[in-house]
Amino acid sequence: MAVNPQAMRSLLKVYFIMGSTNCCQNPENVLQAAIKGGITLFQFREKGAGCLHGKEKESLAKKLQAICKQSNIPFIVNDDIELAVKINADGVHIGQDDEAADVVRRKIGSKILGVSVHSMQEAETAIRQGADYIGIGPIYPTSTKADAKAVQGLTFLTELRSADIQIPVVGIGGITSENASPLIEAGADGVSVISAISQADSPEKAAAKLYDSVNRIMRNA
Ligand code: TZP
Ligand code: MG
Repeated sequence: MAVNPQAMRSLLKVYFIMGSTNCCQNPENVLQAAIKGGITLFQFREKGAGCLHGKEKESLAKKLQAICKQSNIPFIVNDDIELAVKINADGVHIGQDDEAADVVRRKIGSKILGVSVHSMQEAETAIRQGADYIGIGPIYPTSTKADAKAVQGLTFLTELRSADIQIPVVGIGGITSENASPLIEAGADGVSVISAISQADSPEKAAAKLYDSVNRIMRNA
C-alpha cells in the first residue's frame, strides 16, 4: 500500500475510465467535461477493437494526463505498466491476467496500485501484495467489456465488507446515477464508470449526477 486509505477512498468516489474507443466525441473534450462535472479519479484504458497503439497511444495518454494535471485529478493507466512508468502516471490498474501485484508494486514504487478481483482469495492476495484499492464487478450488466465475468450484483461486495476487509473498494459495470446508491450503501467507496459518462450527451452533467448520487449516500452514512 502506498497511498493513505482515507485519501484513496475519497479519490474513488467517481472514478471515470475511458479510452478513445469509448467516446463518440473527442476524448480530450469528454475528459474536460467530466472533470468539470466532478470526477475524482481518471483511468486511461485504451483497449478493444480499433484502439490506439504505440506512439499514438502514448500521445493520447500524455494529452489526457495534462488535462488531469491542470485539475489535480490523479491519472491512472490500465494494464500498461511500461507506459505508466515512462510518462510518470500517478498509478496503474491491473487485472488477474496481468503481472502479479507484488511484481507491479516493485516496478511502480509509491504510485497508486489498483487490482480487479472476483473472489475473497484474489482480494486477500491483492491486499497482501500491496494494492491501494480493489475494483470489483461487473455489478450490473454491461455491454462495454466483451469478456466481462458474470454479473455479481452486491453479493461479493457484501461478503467482503462482512469479512471486515477494509481496503478501499470501487464497483464497476453498468453503473449509472440511477443505480449507484445501493453500491455505496453496501460499502463501496465509489463507482467506476465508462459509458455512463463517455457516451452521455453531456459528460459534464452525467458526472455531476453521479457525484451527487454517491455523495448523498455518503453524507447519510
Ligand atoms: N470491468 C468490468 S465491467 C467493465 C470493466 C472494465 C466495463 C464497465 O463499463 P460500463 O460502461 O461502465 O458498464
Ligand atoms: Mg488488465
